[in-house]
Amino acid sequence: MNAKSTYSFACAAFAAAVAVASLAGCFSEHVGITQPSGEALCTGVPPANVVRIQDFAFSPAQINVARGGTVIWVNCGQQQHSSASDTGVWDSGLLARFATYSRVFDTAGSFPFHCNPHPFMQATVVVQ
Ligand SMILES: [Cu+2]
Repeated sequence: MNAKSTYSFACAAFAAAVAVASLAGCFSEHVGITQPSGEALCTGVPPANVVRIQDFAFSPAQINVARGGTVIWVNCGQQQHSSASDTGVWDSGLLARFATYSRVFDTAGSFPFHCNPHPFMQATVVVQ
């Protein structure tokens, strides 16, 4: 490989990285707002890693997840709610009805969270 082809490869790699980054940027803006499965998560028995927001409460009030696991919040209520870590680790922003927010928990520990518009709504993620 000569210097010229190395350069164009580097250029292509950079362009690809920029494309991926801007794609990721697009998706991250929509995370938790337009996932189609929210309504389904509000019916029947929810998966073990799902926290439902309904009746101005998080259900369950404590959710246990293995390290590396994902917790999904879904707003099953009529009002907008959020999931915000008490220590600022995450903040879903406002979730409309049937919107979802998910987060991977890589660190063991206890992570209390609340709803920003309704601070009396409180619950905890426990990562084992
Ligand atoms: Cu709320």
